[in-house]
Amino acid sequence: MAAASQPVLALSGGVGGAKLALGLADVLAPGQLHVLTNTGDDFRHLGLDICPDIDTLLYTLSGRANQTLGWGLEGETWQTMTALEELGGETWFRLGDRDLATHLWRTRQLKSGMRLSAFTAALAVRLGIASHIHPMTDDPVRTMVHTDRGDLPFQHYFVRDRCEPPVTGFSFDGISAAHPNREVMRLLQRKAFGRVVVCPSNPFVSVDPILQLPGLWLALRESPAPVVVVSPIVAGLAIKGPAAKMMAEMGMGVSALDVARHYCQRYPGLMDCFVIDQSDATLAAEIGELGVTVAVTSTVMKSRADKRALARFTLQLSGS
Ligand code: FO1
Repeated sequence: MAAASQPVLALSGGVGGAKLALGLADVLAPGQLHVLTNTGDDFRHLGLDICPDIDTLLYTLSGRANQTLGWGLEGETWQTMTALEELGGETWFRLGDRDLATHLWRTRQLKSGMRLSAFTAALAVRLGIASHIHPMTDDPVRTMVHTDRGDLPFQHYFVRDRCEPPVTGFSFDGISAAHPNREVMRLLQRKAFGRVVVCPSNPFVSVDPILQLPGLWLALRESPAPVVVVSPIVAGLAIKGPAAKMMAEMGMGVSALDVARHYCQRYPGLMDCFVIDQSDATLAAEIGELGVTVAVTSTVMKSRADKRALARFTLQLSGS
């Protein structure tokens, strides 16, 4: 178990990752959780800077998340979208009236020269969040989804086209020139983290953009903190989102084993421990042959108690 005083670093995309981040925030001492968040889904829309995964974390960790939608704010209203529709404006990406304030304020502050990391930290404080939410980079990185209908910016693939176009691969525009989050790199260099938890987020569009930032995964591998990865695939299905569909379309098997293979092949030596759901227990031996410790538990997080239980589980595992 990480020493009680040592901070924990979680890598997360949006909805699925935020659930475990909430569990970790609950069971760690205030301020001990650092979440490094995907920004490959970010885009400019209607002139606004939209950062969906950062906002999902901000809203989830502050208790404001819309539980029904999985994104946006609880108790949201949609007057602006209705008015925009009347004007013949673009409404495929739905921005709630209250959520719009976040995008308006962020756009204004970034335009006046504030870094995304500084803005996010300030917003987290305003929302009463003790954990640290770090954008993976302050530089623009944009996930492109390669499909048989051409290359699509992530939100066009995900929201506008409802993940329908069959996927052939991914790329991350701007990644080779991007610098990983400075504060997280500084903490890694100081060997400050007691543990790294890769949340059950989509490996291809949520975790890969983070790990492929220049120098980041090697810094994680060199850090003494055990790296624990939670499988987003349970019994051959993604708990949320298109991960399983993407794997099938790219000709991969669709199982926790295939997720483990992806991480081991793309980032050799990074992962110490792989957490799978009890329904996948029969895969444990084969995953173990990849050279990682396999841990089996219930990974489906329906209640707050489930989130806390999985968080505690990931914190007490010893590395390989
Ligand atoms: N997801 C949708 O499926 N439809 C939407 O209209 C939509 C709007 C939206 C607005 C703000 C925001 O922060 C997130 C929003 N999302 C929407 C979710 C988001 O696009 C995805 O869940 C993530 O990018 C995937 O992690």
